[in-house]
Amino acid sequence: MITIGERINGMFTDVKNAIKNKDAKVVQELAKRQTDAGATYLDVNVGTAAADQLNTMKWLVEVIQEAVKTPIALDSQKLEVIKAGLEVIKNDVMINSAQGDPETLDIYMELAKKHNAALICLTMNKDGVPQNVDTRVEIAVTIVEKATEYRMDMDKIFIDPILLGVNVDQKQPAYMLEVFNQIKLLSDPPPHITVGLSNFSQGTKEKSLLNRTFLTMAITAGLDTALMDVLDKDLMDAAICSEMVMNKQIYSDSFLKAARK
Ligand code: THG
Repeated sequence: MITIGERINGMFTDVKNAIKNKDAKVVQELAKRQTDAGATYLDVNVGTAAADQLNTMKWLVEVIQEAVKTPIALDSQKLEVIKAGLEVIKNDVMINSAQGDPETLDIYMELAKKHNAALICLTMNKDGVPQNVDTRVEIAVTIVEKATEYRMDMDKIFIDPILLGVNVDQKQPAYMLEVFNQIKLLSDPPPHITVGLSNFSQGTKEKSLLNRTFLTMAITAGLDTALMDVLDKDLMDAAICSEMVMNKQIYSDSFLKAARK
């Protein structure tokens, strides 16, 4: 599966302090560890504490690129912060994320095309974050239509139906599985489906188990990428094993070893 390492995010205290003290080593160490753990992309989010979000994003991208070649996922709700990151990107890149209303999608699809970037699109619009299946799928349809209009390669489109905490509303996990199943049917080939997996267990006491269980169930429903804690080895192994069970990888006695490299 395509994994996006979540750890370079200013919401974590070590990263917040590294930003404040311009301590490149902390960030580079996280970039290397997540790369070694198998991250396909490294998410980069400046968080809310940074005074100058544009220059902080540039600095993070630059120090990460000094350490690893792993593609970066520029994570911000603000277009200017994404654009600042794009100015200094050297390798493949992902934009995380665009909201799913047509006007916003026009801007982000254009930008993604210009930079040959992958693009995460959230199933939310000006009315907010839908909490039901049908509105999420309706917005996913708009995203697929826009991607088609802009002749985007579907392999570059990642739809994120916005995973909420299991402790917020226990009807949501089953809704999400239904949404994944429906998104897979929207086009051939279908877009990728992704979520911020750690949202699921935020503020709970069994984070690793909850994340691992939901990820396994989500993979059976069609999820093929996640923004996640790639440093959680049990979680990574559960992802590999689930994909093998779904026949996306050949079984052998050394299937874990084979997939880890
Ligand atoms: N979708 C997309 N992008 C996203 C999200 C999403 N980016 C941000 C976020 N959601 C995904 N990243 C995280 C990172 C960490 C946590 C949750 C989501 C997290 N942190 C712990 C907590 O808050 O309890 C620990 C924090 C700490 O140790 O300080 O859970 O949904 N496209």
